[in-house]
Amino acid sequence: MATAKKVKKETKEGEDQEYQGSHHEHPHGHKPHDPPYYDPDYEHPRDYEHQPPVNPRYPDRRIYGSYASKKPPRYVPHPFEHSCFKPRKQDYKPPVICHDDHDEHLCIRKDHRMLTADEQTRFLNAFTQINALNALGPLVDIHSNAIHNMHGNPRFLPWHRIYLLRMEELLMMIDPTVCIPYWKSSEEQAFPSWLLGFTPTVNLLSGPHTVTRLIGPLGFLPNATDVTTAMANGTFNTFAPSLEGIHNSGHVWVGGSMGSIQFAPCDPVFWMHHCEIDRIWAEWQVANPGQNPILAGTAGTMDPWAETEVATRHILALRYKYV
Ligand SMILES: [Cu+2]
Repeated sequence: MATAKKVKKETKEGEDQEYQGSHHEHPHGHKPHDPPYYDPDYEHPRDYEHQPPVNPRYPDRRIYGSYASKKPPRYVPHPFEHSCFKPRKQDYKPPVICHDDHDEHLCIRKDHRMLTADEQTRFLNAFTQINALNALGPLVDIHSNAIHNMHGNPRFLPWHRIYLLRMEELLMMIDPTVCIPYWKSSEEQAFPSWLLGFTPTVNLLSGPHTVTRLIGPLGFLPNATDVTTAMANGTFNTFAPSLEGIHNSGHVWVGGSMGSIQFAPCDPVFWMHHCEIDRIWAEWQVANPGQNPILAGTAGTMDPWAETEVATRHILALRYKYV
């Protein structure tokens, strides 16, 4: 309740009256008694009728899309600034000149089992830094806003493809060597052990959330056969719901934060899980050329970002690939 009051206080009188009403009832569009993830129903997508939250913490249009604040971002001191050595004046190096060679900037997304200890540390460090800068929370809050209609309908795959990209861009601002690794859960049948001790606390509109997990008892992790069965679908409208169902089971199997749409992206495994779902889709796309979601009108734009569904069809054009 304290959060609801805070949001109201920050909103100017007369602004977003309609939103305020619905906000008080269901702060994130999820009723408490609803199951955490719904079976996708592409014939009857859910209509949430929500407005984007008023949030002064979305400073960067490239990352936060239409949520970006029109006011200049509040200064957030960089944590490194107070803890690093500075070179002497005579030791400063000339600025590095960047050539805009796209291949050089391709993000190579790897199986997390292939990461070196240094790559694991870099991923978790970048995650920790964007969280400390309060840049992760707003990205998580976007996922809890059902107005974007990104679950249980043909927007699911293209929307999350852009969502992953925004996260990767944030991570790369901290450490340009970091790309999101994928968690091939169907093959592993186990949670990535190097993440077990990593349970960050993320500042959300609803208040701080600390990642929890309840691994295993709530559901079954889809296996390789389930993925093969999904891959055998020849049309987008049969393939996508079956892959989304596999994705849902992964969320439920990890449990805790991952079991709720509102909190799932606070857990780094969310990004690695979605990375795997995106990888499976990319593989399916190669095998099924020309099979794309049919999205009419505004449904074809991956709000709050400007990318259209058409822009999500080729991962190389989005400057990443899977190895
Ligand atoms: Cu999602």
